[in-house]
Amino acid sequence: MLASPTPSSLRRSPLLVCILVVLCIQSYYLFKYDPHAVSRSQGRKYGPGPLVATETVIVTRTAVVGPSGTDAVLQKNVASVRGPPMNDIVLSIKTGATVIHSRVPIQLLTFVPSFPNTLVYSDLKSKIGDFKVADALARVSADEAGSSLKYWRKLQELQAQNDGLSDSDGKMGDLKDGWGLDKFKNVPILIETYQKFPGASYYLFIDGDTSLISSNWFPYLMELSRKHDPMTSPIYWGSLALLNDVPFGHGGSGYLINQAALRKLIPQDKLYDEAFLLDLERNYTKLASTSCCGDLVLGQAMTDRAGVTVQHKWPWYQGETWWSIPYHESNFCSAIGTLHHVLAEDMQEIWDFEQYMLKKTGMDKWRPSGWTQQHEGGFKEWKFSDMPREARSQDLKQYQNILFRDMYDYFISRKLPRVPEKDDDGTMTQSARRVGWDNRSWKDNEWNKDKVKKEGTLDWQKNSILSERNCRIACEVHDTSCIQWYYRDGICGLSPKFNYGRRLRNDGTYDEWRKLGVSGWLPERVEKKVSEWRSKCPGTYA
Ligand SMILES: *[C@@H]1O[C@H](CO)[C@@H](O)[C@H](O)[C@H]1NC(C)=O
Ligand SMILES: CC(=O)N[C@H]1CO[C@H](CO)[C@@H](O)[C@@H]1O
Repeated sequence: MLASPTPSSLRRSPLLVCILVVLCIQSYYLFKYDPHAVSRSQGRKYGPGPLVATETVIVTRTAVVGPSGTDAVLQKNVASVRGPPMNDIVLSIKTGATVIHSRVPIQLLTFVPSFPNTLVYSDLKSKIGDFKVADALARVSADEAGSSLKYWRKLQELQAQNDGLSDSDGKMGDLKDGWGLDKFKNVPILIETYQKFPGASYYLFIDGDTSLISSNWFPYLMELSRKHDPMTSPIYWGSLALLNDVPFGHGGSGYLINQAALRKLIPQDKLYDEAFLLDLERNYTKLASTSCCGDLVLGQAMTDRAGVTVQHKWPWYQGETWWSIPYHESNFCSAIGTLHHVLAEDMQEIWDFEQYMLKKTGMDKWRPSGWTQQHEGGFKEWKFSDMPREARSQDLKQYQNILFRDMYDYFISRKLPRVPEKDDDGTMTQSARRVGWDNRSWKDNEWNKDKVKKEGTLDWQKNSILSERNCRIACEVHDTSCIQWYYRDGICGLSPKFNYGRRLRNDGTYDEWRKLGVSGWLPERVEKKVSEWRSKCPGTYA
């Protein structure tokens, strides 16, 4: 008990009263017992009487959370929400020893647990937490790969000598050399992934800087399996790229191959036939040594040997991330499967976005028809190749996918500059601007010194490259489909798509930033376009 001061001394000292009140409130919060903690300890009654000293009593105290927003690791309320686990698709992540630590851990912390059968391949055996990381180059024939493997041997030597590759600043070896090894990995990874999980319906191959909207994948694979039996109807889907007339699924966007397609490349009776696999690997290592990229080599193997050519399934397989994607009628209402060029911090944000959406739509609780307690408990695995009859006829339109629309609303709507500015001469413009910012308008329609020389170029097009003001006017006045522009010395980009972009440099002066480029959006036109696109899939994330 606190000794109560006499009324007269209280009157004399209001400060003392204040301190007492604060102390009382604080101690209430500081020492308040968490009721869950009590029930967790087998519902023991904490009656009066001495505690037995040999027993451990776990008491969780919750304090008022300050502005830091702290939460204890592994506390129940920080657990993520997820759709049903997907055992029947093998996720194979390809990365390199010089970038693995900046990329893969965040994948493992976010979407990977939705794919219990995940493999991580680098160019060096290692571990991340309890995950084993395999060396994708272990089975590559050195005589076919040639001098490119020099850097690989160097990595191994460094690891053996130092137990680490980075210097004390965390800097890694030359990325370019690491990239030179990358093209040898895809076919060996495919072979080993198949060997490790020979019975799966699907195999999804991604890079260390690829994100997945994981919850969209279950209904996607259900739908796909209903149309193409994964055991008999070959699928090699991705974002199509073409180089020297070879079509292939772009690696960073991810490519999906099903059991039927893999069987055509590696017949089942050859899956552990090392002579056959060596021959296959040698043939494509040789090709890789004169080629640019491993995803192309794999595309060639699939086309030549398996007779399965990649199908272009953009925008599900996506080569960009939330700020670099051009939003447009062509993708606004589509579901998102993958995202690429995702920085570690963006990956976190994309996960937060997925979490937000799942909590809002309740789709984390969605289960396919025919899903049982055994599936839920992990005692039985869901096979896409052998779905229950009721799953085959289930109406998947009921499922609320996470769309590009949602990503636009979640990330961009609240960040987009909206206030048009005045010109130098004081007249009002239609554009909101950011300096030192690249909104990637140049990707669509860029006017530059060479292009304006072409015959038939109009005056306003010629003028657009002369100044920021002219470029802005080109967008506002002359090009009615233009919703954003980008100007840099001698370059004027005009775009009918929406792109947010990013700051080109964080430090520096206004003039330095201005030289890098200025981006403008026409907020009124943007709103109008977005509501046009939205009319095909009404609703917003909010
Ligand atoms: C490897 O290439 C040789 C020569 O073109 C060919 O005969 C053989 O079938 C190929 N092997 C595999 C497994 O692709
Ligand atoms: C971040 C980014 O994509 N920057 C681009 C900005 O625009 C120029 C061309 O105008 C490109 O070369 C940059 O890559």
